[in-house]
Amino acid sequence: MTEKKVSFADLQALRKQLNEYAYQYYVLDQPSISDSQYDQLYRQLELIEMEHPEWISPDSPTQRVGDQMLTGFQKVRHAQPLYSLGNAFNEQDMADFVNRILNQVQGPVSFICECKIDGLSVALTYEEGQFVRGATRGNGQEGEDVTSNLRTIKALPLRLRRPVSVEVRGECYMPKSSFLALNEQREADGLPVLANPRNAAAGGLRQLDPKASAQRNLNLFLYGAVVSESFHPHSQEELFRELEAVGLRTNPLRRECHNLAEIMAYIEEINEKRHDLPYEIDGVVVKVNDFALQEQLGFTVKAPRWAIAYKFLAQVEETQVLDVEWTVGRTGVVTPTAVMQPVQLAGTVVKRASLHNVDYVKSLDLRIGDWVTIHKAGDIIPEVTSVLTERRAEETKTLAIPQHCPECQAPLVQEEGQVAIRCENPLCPAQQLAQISHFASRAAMNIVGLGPQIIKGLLEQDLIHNVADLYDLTSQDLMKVDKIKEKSAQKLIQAIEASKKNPLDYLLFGLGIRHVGAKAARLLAQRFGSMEALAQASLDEMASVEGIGLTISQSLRMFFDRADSQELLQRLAQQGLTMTSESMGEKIESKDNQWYGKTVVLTGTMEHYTRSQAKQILENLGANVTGSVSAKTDVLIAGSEAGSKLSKAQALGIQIMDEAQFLSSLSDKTVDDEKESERSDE
Ligand code: 0OW
Repeated sequence: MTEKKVSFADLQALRKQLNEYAYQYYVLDQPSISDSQYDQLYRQLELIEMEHPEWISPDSPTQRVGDQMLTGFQKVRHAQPLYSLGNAFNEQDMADFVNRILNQVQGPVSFICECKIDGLSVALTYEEGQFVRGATRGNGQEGEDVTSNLRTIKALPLRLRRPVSVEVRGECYMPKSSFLALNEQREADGLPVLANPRNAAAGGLRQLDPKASAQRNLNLFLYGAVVSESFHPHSQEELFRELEAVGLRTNPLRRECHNLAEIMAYIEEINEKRHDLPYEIDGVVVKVNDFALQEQLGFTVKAPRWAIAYKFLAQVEETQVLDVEWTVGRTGVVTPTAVMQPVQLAGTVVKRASLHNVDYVKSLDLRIGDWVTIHKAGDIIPEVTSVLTERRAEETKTLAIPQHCPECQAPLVQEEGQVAIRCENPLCPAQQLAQISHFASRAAMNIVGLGPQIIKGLLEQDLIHNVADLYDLTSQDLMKVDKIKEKSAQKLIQAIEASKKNPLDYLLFGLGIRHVGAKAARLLAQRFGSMEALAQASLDEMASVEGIGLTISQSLRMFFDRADSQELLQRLAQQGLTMTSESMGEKIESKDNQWYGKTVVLTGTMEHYTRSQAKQILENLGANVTGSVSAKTDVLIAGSEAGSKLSKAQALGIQIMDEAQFLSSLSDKTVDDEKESERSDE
């Protein structure tokens, strides 16, 4: 088939389609295709842009994460100051605010109440619809240019849906889930954890490397603008509608209120539901809705007279520390946890709070028996924030920092420059328990029924020492564990056996190699195709995979170089676990898409893709593309002017698709996408 070149119009159409999908997914939170279909189309765009770099435009989704490291941030003077807000802490303060407004304004006043997102304010400048600059609030008059980092936020349109020139304002924040994942990763890397999502977001925007900023997974809501002739709403509510009309993301929980009672009802409601929101808020912002009235009311030096922030008290409680426990995690890091008098905090009863690491304990000079204040960092993890030394009883003694592993007594090691102390004994029962539990967990090998209790029992009876021993277990072995009867023993054996069919990336993630999360495991399995190929890959080959950095590569290299790892992998291979990705078998087929494992032949001329592009797309989807039609062929994709292959396929009764059907197969939703997206993707 003569290869028809992709036209510039094709590229524009594909880029427009991808931007539209991204808008639905990231701005409207209403995805219309699955992640894997989006990834497919994205990869096609990358392929075409690789062939035609002259066609790349700044608003292409491939241009979000630049590869230029910054040396610093330029100062930016704001066209209009970014004001702060006066605070109200109770209903009386809010009544004073409302009455002040009503006394100055004739007639009825309506207010807009919004969640006060606990992030950092940013100003985004668009010129004729194109995103040209983004800056932090700074001191309100002058901020820092963080354009390259803001570009990495997928909810930030690089081009508006209308070519308006406007400067908009909003709050950049880190979702709670990303904050948790980031701190888990930092803890595993022996780095100090971040105190709350706001600090994490501020740090994320101030990264000199946009790639690092992109990994912070920031998001944003817009709530303001400097009006211009092409963008001039007359009220706050109209402003929100205009922001949405041009494709900007706004917070949907806002409400128009007409008096104090309605305002307080909204505040009460938000205070109830805020712990379940995917982002942290520290209050409610109440604004006079009408812009003419805002104009009339004006500003003080720092803040508008027509707005106020009602602050939710970051719930801080006092309680007494009864004990400090040191627990050994999967990676051997020994973490201090305070055991306290139970206390009600932000909607839950809290008995334990994280003390993060040894340095943090030392910085607090915490002692058993101390009274402390605790609060929920990011509304999630209770954290000891300070020691009330004035309430310290004389007899408390400085906390003993363990020198030996609380589980196996091996000496603890604190790596140079790291805050974490860790047990390095690979046979430490606590680590074995954590590692085997991780291996069997749902997000990894998903061995149904094999939970930490049973694994603990097997370890205590010396029936297993590592994950390979699981595959040598018999029902009799399992019945030696407390409360396991014959029927459940057999079910467990079947579940263990079934896990051998898991795809390579589930196994790779299950091995619990430091820094190798579910996402990294999938990228590596796809790229290297087998455990053996990965084990033999050089540092550079691993680090060349998009999304796999040097840290992960070094950790993998160290793992594969260890004799006990090689022996373990050999045993697992002998026991029949899947070690290659092409043999991911039927289990994967429905997971990703209809092309997986199919044998496909291409013939004729296609409008949208050259033969090599179509082949690449199909192979990325796991199909096997061959040059000739045979009884083994599952599908023939026939463009125009298809020749003998088409007639042979017709003769053999092979399924035939034209280009339109092929294209729609790429954007069809497959039933299992939900299951795929459920897996912890780190
Ligand atoms: N954090 C917020 C938020 C909001 C501005 C407009 C003029 C003065 C305040 O969600 N929803 N609306 C405003 O309106 N400001 C907000 O945050 C401010 C920015 C700086 C200090 C507060 O965090």
